[in-house]
Amino acid sequence: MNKISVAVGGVFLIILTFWYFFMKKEQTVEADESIDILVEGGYKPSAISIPFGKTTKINFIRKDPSSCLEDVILSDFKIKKSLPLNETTTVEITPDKKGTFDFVCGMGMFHGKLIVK
Ligand SMILES: [Cu+2]
Repeated sequence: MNKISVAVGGVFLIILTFWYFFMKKEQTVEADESIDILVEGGYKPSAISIPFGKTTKINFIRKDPSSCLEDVILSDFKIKKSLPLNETTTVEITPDKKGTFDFVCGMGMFHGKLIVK
C-alpha cells in the first residue's frame, strides 16, 4: 500500500514538474505599449516580452497583502518600486539592451522574466 502511494506520488510529481515548465513557457505574454501584471502569490503573467527601444508601461496590480511582494526590483534597469496594496503601479521601461532580464520581489523570492526582443 505504501509502495503504491509512493509510486503514485512520484509519478504525480513528475507530471507536475513537466506541467510547471510547460506552463512557464506558455505564460510569456507579449506587451503592446502596456501590460498588466497581477501581483498575487507571484507575478501573473510571470514572463512578458517587450519591444527593444520602445517605451512599455508595465502596470503592477498588487492584490497580495504579503509584505514580501511590496517591492518590485528590475535590477538590470535600476528600477525599484514599492507597490501599494490594491493599487496599480506603473513602471515605464525603455530597454536599450536585448535579452532576458529578471524582476524580483523585495526579498528575491518571487521571480518574473522580462524578455526584450
Ligand atoms: Cu519576497
